[in-house]
Amino acid sequence: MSEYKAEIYSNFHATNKADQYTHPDYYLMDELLTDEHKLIRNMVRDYVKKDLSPYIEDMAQQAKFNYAMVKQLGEIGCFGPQLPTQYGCGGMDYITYGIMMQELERCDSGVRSTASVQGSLVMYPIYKFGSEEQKQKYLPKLAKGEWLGCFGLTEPNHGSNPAGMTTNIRNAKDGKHVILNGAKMWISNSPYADVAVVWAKNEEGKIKGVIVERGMEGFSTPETHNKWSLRASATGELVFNDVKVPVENILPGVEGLKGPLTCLNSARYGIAWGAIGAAMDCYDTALRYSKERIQFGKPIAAFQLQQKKLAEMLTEITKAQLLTWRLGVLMNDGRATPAQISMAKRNNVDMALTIARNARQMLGGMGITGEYSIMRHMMNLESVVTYEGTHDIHLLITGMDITGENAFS
Ligand code: TGC
Ligand code: FAD
Repeated sequence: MSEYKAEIYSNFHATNKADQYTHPDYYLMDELLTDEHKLIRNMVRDYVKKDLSPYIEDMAQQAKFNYAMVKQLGEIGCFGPQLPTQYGCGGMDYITYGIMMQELERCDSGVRSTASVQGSLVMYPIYKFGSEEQKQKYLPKLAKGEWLGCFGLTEPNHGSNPAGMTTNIRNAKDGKHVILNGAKMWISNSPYADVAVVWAKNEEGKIKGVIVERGMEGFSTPETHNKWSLRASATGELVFNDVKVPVENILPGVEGLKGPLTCLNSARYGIAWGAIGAAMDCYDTALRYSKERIQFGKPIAAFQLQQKKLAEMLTEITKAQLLTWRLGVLMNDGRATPAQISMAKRNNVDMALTIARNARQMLGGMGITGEYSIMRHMMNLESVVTYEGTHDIHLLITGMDITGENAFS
């Protein structure tokens, strides 16, 4: 057992306490998990129940980001668990990473966003494409949650089509810096981030990754307000006005759009698991409510129309669990294709959104209140279905994979 895992286990005093919590497992999927998977799942579940769930509704209502969570998520190993143990990362498999994202998103998609951006979109590119110095400088602090990161790909005029980006780097006269100009928008974590992995075109028009640090002159991160979705997650812009970035902050190991898209494979995989978590919470809530709510002299669970909704929810969750577990096995073997990941992201987020909408109806008027988590999940999922590639973009990726025809342009 690595030092990292031993430390995590020793911190988890409430041995298997989380087992008592319900979660839909109709096809006995737990039998496909190792003891280590289950132990880690219960640890994250226990942390979420104790430290996040009691406050999440208030945070969302007030549109506040729980910054204290960053350190806590680092302490329980949720940042970069799938990266090798060097540089303080987790050394665990992709199924463990997925299960962690599932448990975080059972609480709130914004919590999972914080972890998946940090692990898959900031630490992963530094690990995969960074220099030895960059890895040593950034990864241990990001893994521990001492630093928070963000990932800048989307621009005001280039969302689904990042290849058209205009953010750019030009060589400075001193030969030691590049000058960064442009703007990114819709960036998760940006208002609180210490570092940003930013994708920009160089003088040859090639896309390069650049690590930008808070405090660099000309760099600002204005927050995006008035969101009706992901209210407990901080979203903002990245604005670069002649920012002087040392050349050693450029990621040396990749050039072109495949750089950011490779990172997205890992993050989209995490979302596929995370969406199951949100769906589970909506299903559990609707099931519990339907047994307690009496109308026409009996629990609404006794009415066929409500049973249909619950039966279909559980069927869809079960299908998504099987799809995602298999994808995890392929990820562990290094055999998952980007198109397979797109299919899982698209299917599972759509599944979760449909379940959230149906579950909300089952709660009647109570479904629109903050007394229950469903409406919050539903609103969050409207972002999840859009970011990391929209529902339609993922369909076109599948379409291209099966026909060989590119329908994007
Ligand atoms: P295309 O010509 O197809 O490809 C360009 C190069 O990239 C390679 N590639 C990939 N490599 C790795 N993984 C993938 N998934 C890849 N997809 C493509 C490709 O092989 C090629 O390589 P090379 O060596 O030949 O140069 O590119 P395109 O311009 O036609 O675009 C394809 C498209 C539309 C699928 C892509 O642009 C896309 O996925 N668009 C969606 C944009 C997106 O997902 N943005 C996400 C922003 S980050 C975010 O939302 C974070 S939210 C986080 C949170 O809060 O949780
Ligand atoms: P557009 O690309 O303008 O799309 C608008 C509509 O047109 C969509 O329905 C789309 O499917 C459709 N469309 C576009 N092209 C085609 C086509 N070829 N064929 C058919 N339909 C098409 N980005 C980051 O870089 N980092 C982040 O951390 C990040 N966090 C985010 C957090 C939130 C809360 C949100 C909402 C977004 C975030 N994003 C982030 C941005 C996100 O990835 C983009 O919003 C997403 O990629 C879509 O881009 P767009 O919003 O510009 O929509």
